Amino acid sequence: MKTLLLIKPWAVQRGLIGEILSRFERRGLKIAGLKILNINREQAEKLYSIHKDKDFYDDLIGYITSSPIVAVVLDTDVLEPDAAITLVRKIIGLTDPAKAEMGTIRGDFGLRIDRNVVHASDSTDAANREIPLFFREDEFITY
Ligand code: FUP
Repeated sequence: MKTLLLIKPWAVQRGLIGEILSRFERRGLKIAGLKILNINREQAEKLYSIHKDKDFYDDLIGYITSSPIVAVVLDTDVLEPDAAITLVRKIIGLTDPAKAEMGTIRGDFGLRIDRNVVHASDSTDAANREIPLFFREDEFITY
């Protein structure tokens, strides 16, 4: 299966793209798709539709659309789908960086829950819904 990772605006601004990508590469997860882009409001609203009624929603949309992000599709075929999701979520760490373990991306590079450095799909359904927001099927590379 494939899963989506987003390197969010503050991480791109801080020059952390390579550092974050390397965490997945060195673990052995293959990058099947990769692009830097300005996410538009429609993409942002679809990505975070589940949070529509939350009080942090407007700020969340404002943040993700504030400056470029990097969209990454990880090829996790070597693992069972649920194990792949669990592993990627383990690499990024808990949603609140203040609670995320050291050694995780959020634990090592973040401080604020409302300015998270990464996003990763939290289920196979989420991955299947989120990936087409950023990639066409013919953009994936296998190697
Ligand atoms: P995650 O899947 O770990 O990104 O976490 P959520 O889907 O729960 O949250 C989505 C985004 O909302 C995260 F980037 C963090 C942000 N958020 C807030 O800004 N405030 C909150 O109270 C909870 C989440």
